[in-house]
Amino acid sequence: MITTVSTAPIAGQKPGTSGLRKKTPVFMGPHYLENFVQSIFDVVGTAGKTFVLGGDGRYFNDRAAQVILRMAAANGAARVIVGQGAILSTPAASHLIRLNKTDGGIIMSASHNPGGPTEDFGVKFNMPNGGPAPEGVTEAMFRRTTEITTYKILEAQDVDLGTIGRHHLGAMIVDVVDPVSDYAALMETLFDFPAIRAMFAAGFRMRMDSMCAVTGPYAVEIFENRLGAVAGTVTHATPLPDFGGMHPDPNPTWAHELMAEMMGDAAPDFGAASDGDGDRNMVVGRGIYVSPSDSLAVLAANAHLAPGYAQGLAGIARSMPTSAAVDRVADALGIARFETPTGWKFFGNLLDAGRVTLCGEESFGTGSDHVREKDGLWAVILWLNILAVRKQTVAEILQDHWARYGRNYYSRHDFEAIATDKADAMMAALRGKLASLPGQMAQGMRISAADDFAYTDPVDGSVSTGQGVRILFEDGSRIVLRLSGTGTEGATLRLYLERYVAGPGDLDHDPQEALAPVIRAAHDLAAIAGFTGRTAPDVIT
Ligand code: VG1
Ligand code: CO
Repeated sequence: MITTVSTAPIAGQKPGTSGLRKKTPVFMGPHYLENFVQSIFDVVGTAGKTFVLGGDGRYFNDRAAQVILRMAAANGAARVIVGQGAILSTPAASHLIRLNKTDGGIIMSASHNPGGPTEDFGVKFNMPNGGPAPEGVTEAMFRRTTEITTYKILEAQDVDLGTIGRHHLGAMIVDVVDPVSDYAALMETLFDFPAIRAMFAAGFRMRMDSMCAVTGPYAVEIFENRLGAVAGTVTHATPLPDFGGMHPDPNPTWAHELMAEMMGDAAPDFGAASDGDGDRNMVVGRGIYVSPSDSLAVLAANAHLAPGYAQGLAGIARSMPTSAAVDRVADALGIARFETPTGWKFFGNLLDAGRVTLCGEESFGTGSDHVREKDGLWAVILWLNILAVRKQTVAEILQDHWARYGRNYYSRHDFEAIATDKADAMMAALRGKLASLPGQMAQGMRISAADDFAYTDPVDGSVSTGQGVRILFEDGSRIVLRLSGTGTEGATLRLYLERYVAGPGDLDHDPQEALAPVIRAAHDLAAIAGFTGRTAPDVIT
């Protein structure tokens, strides 16, 4: 029986950089999930359609899945493909949407945010191309949440999502599928599995930290079962509703166990970690951390060594705050490059149009045109493929890279849980003086340009403004400031710092030391301490 429930708009259901993220108790509140899901369905239409559904397994994932299924059935959807246990990594969901030519999908995840009864939950919609809904669509969903008066839901028992196979919910088909197999098969088409297997067989050692989040089953199947890494290579391999208390954000701060092992005497050859929903990756060599921007540049320069990219790359896109290291590779390859706002949704059109093959963000996100999301394990396997072909260490590959292209020293400083009004006042003051900055000196460096980044999509012409303040210096250094669109507590200031050194000398400094004048200039120009009271960041990546 279909019930139409009366409801009223709930304030603040505005999707951010990647979907709607709120504290779990907020999402579990009366009508909260239902209002947002109905708004999605109202915007994209449901009658006769097929969707993919899955999530990263965090607390409330299982119950939210049942609610979404009952609502899909009540709204007339024909079929929903669900990962067993309502589990799908974000890239696997993107792949299933594409593979089955569905009308899109709903992903339940707050990604790298912690999970649990008092932590974060999230929902986002992906389009039939497998990619996150673009701004125009998320705006329409938000508008719908401000007008909603009813939602539809089926009265029915839970679907058995633990059992693979076909189930029925009212008139709707629910196909429960293995979350891993299609994704693992896709990876086999892109990479030289025999070469990587041979490398493991010859004694290559790896540590993969899945951080008690969604990639565990994927990583065990791919690295241990298919590529022959020794059992136990993957740690924290069981997805847990609270991620075992870990903060599944793969960076040196939160993946500290992996970092300690990789910097220790008995370090394996290669280490990697992924985030809550499996779209991010951190890569570490024995004794050397690879910054995400450098990782993107190295992958771009070497992708042709993997069978899936042997034809070369059509072009490369990076988000604006990502370092320009990959631009140098694109220029050397003579291929197009694009600079987009933060968030994977901005890469979708370029990928669909065949104008880029590889994309990346400084926030540990890399991916290609094989899906329409960033893909953590994909990046790790591409690294393995490159290591297997080049037969060098990670450190050697990085040093070679810097020797050839120069080094973009880069770091991101995050200042978390700032009072929103203080952060807004700081950004407003900075925006107010942008026009007067060019020509001024800061820490001995002359400012050449300053603006608030705006992007015109080269494929559909849509314009996105207010995407982050950029301050550029004559010596090529750069400062970027923006407020996070994924946090759920106050405001998070992201300060991005970059300085280029052409070499041959000065390529081996600690990034924080190399960037010291740029960091000081940023604090001076934005008056971070004056507005927020913060003098030091909470997280440095
Ligand atoms: C952050 C990152 C951004 C990334 C987004 C979603 O956004 O900076 O690069 O695309 O998270 O990643 P923000 O607005 O907080 O800076 V995930 O793995 O959380 O889906
Ligand atoms: Co993520």
